[in-house]
Amino acid sequence: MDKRTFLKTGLLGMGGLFAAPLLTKEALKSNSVMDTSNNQNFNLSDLPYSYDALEPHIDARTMEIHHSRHHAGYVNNLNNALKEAPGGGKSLEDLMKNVSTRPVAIRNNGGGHYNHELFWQVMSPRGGGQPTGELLTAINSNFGSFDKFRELFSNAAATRFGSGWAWLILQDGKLKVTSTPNQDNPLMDVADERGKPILGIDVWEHAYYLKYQNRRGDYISAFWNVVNWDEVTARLKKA
Ligand code: MN3
Repeated sequence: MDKRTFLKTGLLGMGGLFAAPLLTKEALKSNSVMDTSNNQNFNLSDLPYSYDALEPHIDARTMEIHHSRHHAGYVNNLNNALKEAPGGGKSLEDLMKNVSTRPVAIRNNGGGHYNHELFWQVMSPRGGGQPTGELLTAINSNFGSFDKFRELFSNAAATRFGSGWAWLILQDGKLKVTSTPNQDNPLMDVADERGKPILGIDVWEHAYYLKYQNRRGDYISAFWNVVNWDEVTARLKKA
């Protein structure tokens, strides 16, 4: 079976659960080639590791579909939405700040792009364990202990009803755990809790269903084995 046939039959076999637009990286690249001064284009970055790098915690098939189909779809849809309602060259973060004034497609797909870019980077095959240094000090002073923080974050991820994200954010100099529905994030003016995200977990079913089915809790437990604390620390310092 060639790759194309495999992908086609593979997707058909998933019963519509993973209904992402059928986009290839090549299609996205040709899209960005058509960039003009009036059109702002965002691009899908390569993962900082291979699709199978997070095995056995997150399986290669999930990673490939999640990145090359779901995330790619958000990027493409964001670029299409910006053709209709130009973002004035603003960065993705700046677009989030007054997203309530923009078309809902920019909220959903701009959020989808930002959230996944963060998600890939805060994971690593060399991740897991506990944070150290400045981040551990901040976690201890804001939550009491790393274990207490992990419990709060896991609970936020487990109890987010339907699709969404759980976050560790910096809000007015303090760390806080929160969650958002759909592809919203704490940068958005529509978020209940606003702040700068430094860690996030995707709890959409597409992030775990192939391996964990309905066991979201098992996926959340596994996530802790791949958290890239160096990246989270760098984001704290920049926040
Ligand atoms: Mn996702």
